[in-house]
Amino acid sequence: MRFFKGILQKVDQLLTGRRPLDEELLEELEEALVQSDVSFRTASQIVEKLREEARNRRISDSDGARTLLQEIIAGMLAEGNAPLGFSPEPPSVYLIVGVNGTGKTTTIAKIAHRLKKQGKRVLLAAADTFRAAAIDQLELWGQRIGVEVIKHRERADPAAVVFDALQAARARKMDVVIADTAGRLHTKVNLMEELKKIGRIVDRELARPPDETLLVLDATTGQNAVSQAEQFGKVVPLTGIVLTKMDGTARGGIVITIKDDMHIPIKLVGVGEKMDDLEEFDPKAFAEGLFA
Ligand SMILES: Nc1nc2c(ncn2[C@@H]2O[C@H](COP(=O)(O)OP(=O)(O)O)[C@@H](O)[C@H]2O)c(=O)[nH]1
Ligand SMILES: [Mg+2]
Repeated sequence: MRFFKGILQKVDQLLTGRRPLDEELLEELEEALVQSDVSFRTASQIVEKLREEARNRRISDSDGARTLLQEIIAGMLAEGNAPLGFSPEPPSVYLIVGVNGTGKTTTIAKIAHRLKKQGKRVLLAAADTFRAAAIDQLELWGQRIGVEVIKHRERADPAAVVFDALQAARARKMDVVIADTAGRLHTKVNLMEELKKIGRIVDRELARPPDETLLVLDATTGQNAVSQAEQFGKVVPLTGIVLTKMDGTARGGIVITIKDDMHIPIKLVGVGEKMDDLEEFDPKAFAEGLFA
């Protein structure tokens, strides 16, 4: 996880060079966490744990604090962590949601590419019908990775696209259907209703909810990502988060906050624009890389 090196740069700087682990350092650490996009609440929780554990284990300098902090963060992130789920009754259905520009379509291509390499039969549903360009973009990715895309015309009912994709997937014995959706402002009620409708179609056709409803969040948007997670979480039950653009941030603290605040597992991490730039989220490696 080379990309994660230094995403808590401010914290790293504080712990570099030996110094005593005293109240002053603890305070500075809390501030550095907040500056790295960890929320106040989570940052003070982390520092409180650090203070307590340091006392218990008689750790008194910044070197020890570094290891301890890594342990604490890894522990927080590991809770409830799980890889992408598959249904015993194919096709498994993944619904990809999130605000415009966060990286949904790119992420779908990356996931499809990864699954295909694992030998799975994947079908994409172009249920972002809002703009013709969005359909074209998914289709282009489909061609590149060699995966078929089910599409309708621009402005067609997204739920109808998903319906068709499910039918096609069954007929062709596909393993996984991944549905793109229109990027919507989480404040737009009617657009959010559309998402619910897609969920209902999956429910009706498969007699179960989507196997994954993944919220795509742009790691560079900081606290705004938390509010997106809250809003989307009210509309559809989210099963996981994909954090994109981790290659472009030195403030990866948002990962910790989202996990701690929302209790939604982070499943995948986007680290670039190419089809291979997707990593499974490994809490321990992540925490170790934070200030390696
Ligand atoms: N650097 C970087 N760019 C990304 C990543 N994921 C997506 N992007 C870029 O973000 C932009 C928006 O992506 P797109 O998939 O179209 O977002 P959508 O509107 O949510 O479907 C594109 O230029 C992508 O190449 C990532 O992990 N890292
Ligand atoms: Mg898109």
